[in-house]
Amino acid sequence: MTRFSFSNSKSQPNKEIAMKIARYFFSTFLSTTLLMMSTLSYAAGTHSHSHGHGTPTFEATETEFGEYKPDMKPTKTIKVDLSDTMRFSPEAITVKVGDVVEFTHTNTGKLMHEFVIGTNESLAEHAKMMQKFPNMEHEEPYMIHVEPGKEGKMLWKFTKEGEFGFGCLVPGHFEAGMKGSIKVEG
Ligand SMILES: [Cu+2]
Repeated sequence: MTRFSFSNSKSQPNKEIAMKIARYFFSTFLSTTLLMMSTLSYAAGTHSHSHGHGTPTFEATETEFGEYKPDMKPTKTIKVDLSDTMRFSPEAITVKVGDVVEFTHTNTGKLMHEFVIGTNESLAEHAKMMQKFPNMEHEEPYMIHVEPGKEGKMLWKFTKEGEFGFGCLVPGHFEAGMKGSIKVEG
């Protein structure tokens, strides 16, 4: 009986230490994994480089909401303002199938904002991912980060008729209402 209570009281702190070690390794493992994930996704992203006039070029990309080709030329220009009120202006955009749109963005706020085109599903999913992994970075032709007070430019061709969207995926912004709609008419 005495022996039992003795060994029991002794094993308690050991258990605690073991738990601490396990927790330490788990958190180290987790942060290493996250770091690797963000590095990987960054490395796997399209390599962008500026071409003098400031519009970055990417490798050809095809999605369910349109496409990008490095040699395509704009047929239409749309100006979008991004602000700290968590709103885009305009909030609704209408284009035609085949339009190659040059978006020019102005971030009028003091926070970083993004303009990301997608399907409503892909945007909502992506926003959720950004909440979980806020440091995840990637570069795609259908997304742009616009620093406070700065401007951005992006080329995107709408190839499919339907209702699509755009949003800011800085963690929390999409959820706060920083999103808009793109109607692509046939
Ligand atoms: Cu934003």
